[in-house]
Amino acid sequence: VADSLPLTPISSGSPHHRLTKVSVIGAGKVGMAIAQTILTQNLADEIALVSAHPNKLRGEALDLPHAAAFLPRVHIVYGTDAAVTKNSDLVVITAGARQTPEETRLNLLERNVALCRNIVPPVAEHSPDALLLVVSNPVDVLTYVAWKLSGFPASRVVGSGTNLDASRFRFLIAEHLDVNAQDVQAYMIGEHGDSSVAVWSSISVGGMPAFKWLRNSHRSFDEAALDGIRHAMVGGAYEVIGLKGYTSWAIGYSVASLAASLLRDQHSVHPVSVLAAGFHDISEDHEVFLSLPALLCRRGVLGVAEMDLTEDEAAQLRSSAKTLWEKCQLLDL
Ligand code: 6V0
Repeated sequence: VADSLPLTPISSGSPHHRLTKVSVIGAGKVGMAIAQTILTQNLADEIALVSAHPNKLRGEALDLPHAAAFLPRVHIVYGTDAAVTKNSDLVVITAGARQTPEETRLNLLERNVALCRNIVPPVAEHSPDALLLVVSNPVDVLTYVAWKLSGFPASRVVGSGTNLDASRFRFLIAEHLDVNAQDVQAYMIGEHGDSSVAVWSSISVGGMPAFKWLRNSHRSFDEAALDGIRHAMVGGAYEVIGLKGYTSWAIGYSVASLAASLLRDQHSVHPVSVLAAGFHDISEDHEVFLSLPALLCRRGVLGVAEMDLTEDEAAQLRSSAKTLWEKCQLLDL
């Protein structure tokens, strides 16, 4: 223990201030981007890092506190064992193999389900009241796996889902219209990845339906521009992975925004992977997780907004649900 400053103690009514603890499982590119964004945004009092590579983990855990003079005061603990996550409020799971440039997210399934079997049960045991936020891919299937393996209620298990896809969508629309992406409301729902559904019918800018806004300003979305946006949405992640080998910054901010909504009880709506059985005519028997606009608060998912989808959008969503359901059926959980 370090020397103490010569302070005169002042008696406080309540000596046990409840600290907020976030654990990040997997200290790779994504885990560290999330940890450092949570750190800089002052969302946690303690961050626990868990990873399978002890030297790299120690390096990361030593590097971050060297910036302590420029950051909020946060206690960082680390280890290869889930015991360091004890009493977490939020556990973010990023451990896992990542996509290679030729690989789809669903190809990662077998490798990452095996990892979840090692990670989720001890994490749930050490923090039985935590919220679980799954980021590892394929995120929708792994969120289902984490739900099953943790035994937690579905309201406390979410996947980062299409929160990132929706941010890409909002960015592309914002670039096209030359406005701030924060003023663009646009949703992507369904599977995070190749079959995600862009809800074109719901886009609004500054509270005005986008297509009406364009008409009013005597501009139009030409077909080539729409195709460009569709193309960039589907290929965006693959392009980044092809160029730099992984994605990190955007997922870091995306997950920190979810952590903020959850830990700070923001009651914000995010498209995240939730138990979707019964919504938009997805069968009640299909225990499938996919992204829908969900109201997030300190207790987890408070509810899901049923969007007014076109017939085409609803059909795409059901098709995503079917694909994911079939994948989940192959797993022996
Ligand atoms: P990475 O840089 O290879 O890091 C993976 C980390 O997992 C490493 O630090 C390993 O030590 C750690 N790890 C492996 N096994 C274990 C274990 N049993 N216990 C604890 N830690 C372990 O990969 P990267 O960080 O780039 O990606 C991580 C995952 O995030 C991959 O599955 C990606 O596909 C996924 N992503 C998900 C996104 C989303 O939007 N949901 C976005 C980007 C990446």
